[in-house]
Amino acid sequence: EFGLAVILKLRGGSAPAEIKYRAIELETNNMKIKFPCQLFIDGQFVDSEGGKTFETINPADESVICTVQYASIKDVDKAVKAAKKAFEKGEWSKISARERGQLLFKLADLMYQHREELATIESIDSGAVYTLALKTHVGMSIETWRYFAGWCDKIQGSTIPINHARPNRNFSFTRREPVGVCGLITPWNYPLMMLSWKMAACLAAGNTVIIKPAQVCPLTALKFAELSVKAGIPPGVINVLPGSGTVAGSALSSHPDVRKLGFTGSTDIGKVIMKSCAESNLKKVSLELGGKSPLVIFNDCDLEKAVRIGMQSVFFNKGENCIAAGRLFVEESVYDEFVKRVVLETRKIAIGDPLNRSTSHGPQNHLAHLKKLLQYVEIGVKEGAKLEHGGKRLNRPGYFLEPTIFSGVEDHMYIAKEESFGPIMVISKFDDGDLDGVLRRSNATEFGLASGVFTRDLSKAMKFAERIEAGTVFINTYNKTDVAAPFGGFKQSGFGKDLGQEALNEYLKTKTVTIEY
Ligand code: TAP
Repeated sequence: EFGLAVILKLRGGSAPAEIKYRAIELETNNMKIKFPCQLFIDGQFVDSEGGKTFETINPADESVICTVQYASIKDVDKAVKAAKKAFEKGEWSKISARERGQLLFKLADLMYQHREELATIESIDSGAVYTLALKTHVGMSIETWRYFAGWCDKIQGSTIPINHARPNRNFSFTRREPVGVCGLITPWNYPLMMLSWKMAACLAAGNTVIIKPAQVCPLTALKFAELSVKAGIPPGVINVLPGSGTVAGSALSSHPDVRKLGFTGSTDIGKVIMKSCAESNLKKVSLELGGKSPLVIFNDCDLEKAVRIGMQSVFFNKGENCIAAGRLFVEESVYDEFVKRVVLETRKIAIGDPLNRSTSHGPQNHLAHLKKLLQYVEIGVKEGAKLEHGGKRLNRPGYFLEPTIFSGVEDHMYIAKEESFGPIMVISKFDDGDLDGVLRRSNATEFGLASGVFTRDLSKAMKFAERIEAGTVFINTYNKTDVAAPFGGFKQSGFGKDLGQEALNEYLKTKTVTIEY
């Protein structure tokens, strides 16, 4: 029961469709959770061609949560065919923009009804602290769907007064059209939120989609697929293919029938993807990549707030945050005080079971990532930065790393230049009053995702905002991302925006129609 039938039902307010699938059922976090473990293609949960599977691990205790089907190249082909059919001939192509919006609102409502289950699944799969998963990973995902659902019937072209072909007259107008079948490839740090940021804009614009979530965290994407059926999204509109980047991801980015690829992940893989998009069929591409975002703290700021927000700028979501402040520059006259206070406060962070409501710092996402972070710390120590706090793996099951603070970091050091993507604060000093110097050092990176500044001097803050080479600037705050504000990087942090009205452009094409009369 799909499409128009469901819309009619929605209008009448009765219950939408259920879907049968091979379910994983668990009791955890004082609730029962249930989710699929197969591929989702053309509205059905199916095993992969060849039957290959992989295990997904709970990073809090290193246990296997379940095995998940692993998409093959043939599965990608099947999903693209389904998405193409849905785009060209399915109900999705026939319903009005407003009805499309209603379906997306319905989906958001279902996500809201299942928010605790989704947050629990996200927490056990990614190590996100449950309270944060509920508020951010899931909460912001729901807001994103609502925001873009509202855009569906507001996507419009323009009328343009072009020159006439005398004696006749001419008139031009533009149509904003969906690009067609889109591929999305997402990382593991906010699995459901990365899906939502891209897919909500993509579907609001009227496209159909295939997503390959990060292999290490595929579960909320599959639960989401189940909810999309319940919401009445027609078959083929959404397809979810858990699996690896090298097989399913690369098949998606090189597929001749995919017209747009939206990617969030590392700069290295972003380059591989852009090349494959170009060589296959010159598909449209947007890239949200790595960052090494500077946070500058001037001596005239509210220091207590700078300490509190400075910690969040690094330790939020255990540092697995693309806009995390990769480097803190602190003005000389408050430097010692800042370091002292930040170390004192960091010692108090409650590390532990992410499902425990009093925990604020959970395990790193997966073992390979934890190992990379431990190496990062080792390099920092070897290069002579001062390890003020942390740096060690916790002596307990799970991939726990102590929140870590380095001070005295100099520009030439590896940890001053490379992104850690973990809970590692990197603090450097700058000379009193040297705005130009700290701007030069802040911009001396190929990344340009985010930035921040703490000062009570408005003109200093505005000069910083003007001259910093970053897609986002926070003044006296940090991590303040909102669904209505465009988000994305400069330089090798990528191009193309998620969120806000601008995100729709990534999933639309403009057609100019000219009439002579
Ligand atoms: P990546 O290794 O780049 O992986 C991202 C996604 O790409 C995963 O789904 C991955 O699949 C897939 N992939 C890998 N190789 C591929 C290939 N050859 N072709 C197609 N797809 C491929 O990044 P990550 O380790 O998951 O995430 C960390 C990075 O993401 C950091 O650098 C971080 O800054 C960045 N990030 C950026 C943002 C924004 S908004 N700018 C947000 C979050 C994260 P597998 O699952 O098999 O690895």
